[in-house]
Amino acid sequence: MEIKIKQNVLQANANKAQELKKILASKGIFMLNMISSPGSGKTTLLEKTIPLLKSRYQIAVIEGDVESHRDAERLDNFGVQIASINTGGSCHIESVGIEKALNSFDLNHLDLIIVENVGNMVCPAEFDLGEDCKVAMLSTPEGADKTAKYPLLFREAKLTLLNKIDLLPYLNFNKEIFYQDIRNLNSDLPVLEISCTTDQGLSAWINWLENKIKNKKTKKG
Ligand SMILES: Nc1nc2c(ncn2[C@@H]2O[C@H](COP(=O)(O)OP(=O)(O)OP(=O)(O)O)[C@@H](O)[C@H]2O)c(=O)[nH]1
Ligand SMILES: [Mg+2]
Repeated sequence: MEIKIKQNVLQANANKAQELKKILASKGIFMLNMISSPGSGKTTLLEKTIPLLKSRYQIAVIEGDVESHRDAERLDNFGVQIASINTGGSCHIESVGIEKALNSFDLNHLDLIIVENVGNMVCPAEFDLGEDCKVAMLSTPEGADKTAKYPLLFREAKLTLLNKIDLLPYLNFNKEIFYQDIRNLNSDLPVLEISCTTDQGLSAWINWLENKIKNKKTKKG
């Protein structure tokens, strides 16, 4: 019975996600779904990313949190459209929430939508939100074994960001194990080592994003 209910929820979510994909394709908007544990650095990366892109692209952000609008408030003065979703206890965003957020945006003047999912490595990976890509983030203090322990996210993702690389000298994070586990799960998954503190790797991240945005525009329709 429980399994049946879960299948229905996932199916309803997937159907809505397909509708959203069509809308975003018709407008040529690239949407990414950023997923990681609480505190890995998702909002900090947004604070770094928006100023580097906003002169060239129209950006909107969907901030998902269990409670509070703290992350949305952090981005208040960044000059982008923001929608804030409080899940009220649920550990992930679903596509109906994204639909409401999209309805609050001017989709005729957007190139990029970044969804910051609820801080959680497990449940958000199961839900298609209509995005083009899931981006997984892991930060070095969380430990090198997390890809093997929470594999679905790294199977679903089209990019992994290894954040807080500046902290490596102070940790026993084993990069060899990290890369070995990633390759075992998803041999094609690109990994970018970044630091939102020192800006290491951010230009590679911006290049990756710009390629995706341009590619989506050329396929518009
Ligand atoms: N040393 C270091 N600290 C970082 C880096 N990136 C983020 N932080 C810090 O990590 C903490 C958490 O960052 P957030 O951006 O709030 O993390 P988050 O993933 O958005 O967290 P949730 O929204 O709660 O899931 C903050 O104190 C940041 O300053 C980094 O590259 N290096
Ligand atoms: Mg955040």
